[in-house]
Amino acid sequence: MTETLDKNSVRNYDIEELKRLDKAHHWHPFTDTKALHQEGGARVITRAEGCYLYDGDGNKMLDGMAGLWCVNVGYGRQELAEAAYRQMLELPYYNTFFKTATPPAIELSAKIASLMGENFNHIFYSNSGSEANDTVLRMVRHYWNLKGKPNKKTIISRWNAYHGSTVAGASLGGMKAMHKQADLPIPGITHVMQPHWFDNAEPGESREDFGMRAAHAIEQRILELGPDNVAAFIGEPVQGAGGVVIPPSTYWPEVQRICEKYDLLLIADEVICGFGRTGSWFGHQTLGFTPDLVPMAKGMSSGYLPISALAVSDKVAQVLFEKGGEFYHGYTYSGHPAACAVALKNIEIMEREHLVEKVRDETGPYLAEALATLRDHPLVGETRTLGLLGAVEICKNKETRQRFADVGKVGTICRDHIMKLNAIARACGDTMVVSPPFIIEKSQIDDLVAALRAALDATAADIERLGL
Ligand code: PXG
Repeated sequence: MTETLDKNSVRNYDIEELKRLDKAHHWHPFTDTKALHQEGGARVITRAEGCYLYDGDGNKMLDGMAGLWCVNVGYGRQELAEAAYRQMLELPYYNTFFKTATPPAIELSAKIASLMGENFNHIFYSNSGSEANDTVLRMVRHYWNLKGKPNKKTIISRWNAYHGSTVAGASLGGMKAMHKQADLPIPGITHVMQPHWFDNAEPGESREDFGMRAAHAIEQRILELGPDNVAAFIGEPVQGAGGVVIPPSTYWPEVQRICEKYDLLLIADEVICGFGRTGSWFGHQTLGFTPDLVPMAKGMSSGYLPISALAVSDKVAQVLFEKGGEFYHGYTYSGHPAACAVALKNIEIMEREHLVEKVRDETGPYLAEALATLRDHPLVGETRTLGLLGAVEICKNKETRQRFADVGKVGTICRDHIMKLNAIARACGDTMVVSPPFIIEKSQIDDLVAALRAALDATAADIERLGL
């Protein structure tokens, strides 16, 4: 490594000029551009280390979200930079079309298959979670055509699910605001209730009973459509962007039973849950079910380079291999060698440092306890965690779980307060969520929860002042 590649050589930026250029030319995703400019423009993040981000205005922030649920091994890992550097010098790019392969793509496939258990032996690459879910849609349709059941086409998903931002991803997802802007979903995708006890349970309904009812909403939809017309069910083991919705323990086993009964493929979207976030390598392992297709991304490379994949069970792969001929699908960068090399090194780090076990046995339980201390706050209706995924429900009435009017407003106020305190948490509606790097220390979890409490206090004062 040359001196200029040393991660400690911090560059000096002209932040005001960058902010001006950002405003002039950079169109941000999921952003109200007019509002951003009225509020003074973007915060420019210039470097990061461990669990901390640094911005151009001199602030140091505790990243309670691991970027966007992805920087699982933390920032500043020289080994990952070196893995990319070495691979880029040796072979920066070659494709995996036309009967070719590269060593990192082969080795990563074998590694992921070994982490997934015996049913999964085939890995198809893409560059983002959205693309992995586009692959899901194409593969599911192809599968049922090859099985001689061309009417089995509809995929059942859930309201508030997030499966990406492409046409297939946003259609599979259940975000109504996204649907509205692009006349989605496309035909052949339908949504049922999410297993969100806090918002959707009847008064007095136990979590277990509610979990069964949420699963039976899928069965009911299958019967309405006719089982011969339904191809698959897709769900995140724990919904992330929908507000860290952890289903009751009864839910997934019943969903699996229903999928088997009506001959549906079961798809576990592990883009967030995969690679240790729930305390096992994959969320379906934690929650005790066996899917047929598993899209994954984010934690696969800890976000150091873009890469995603679809793990395909032997049941599905056999049909496509035996009867399918050429699958007319793939991306220029499927199995990109540098991204695969980084993903391999990332998995090596997680194994060497026992990060998955640490989430399961140390940091996960500690986060659960620390968030639970917020339950005495007048705004907090519930806290819940699984591994290093955590949620804090803000509500108007703790007993009845009644929300504030205009859901999302109070959450945004709270999110803005915690940012001012130099800690980062997400607001999903009025649910505050956290998803920190796996290397977070107990004292840093304490700092994050202290910032959440201070932000909740400031939010309570705003609610009073604004009469919400
Ligand atoms: N599936 C799941 C479960 C996701 O969480 C995607 C697919 C799409 O991945 P790509 O790589 O195409 O973005 C995601 C992404 C948020 C947020 O603010 C969540 C995601 C992405 C961006 C923002 O919660 N999840």
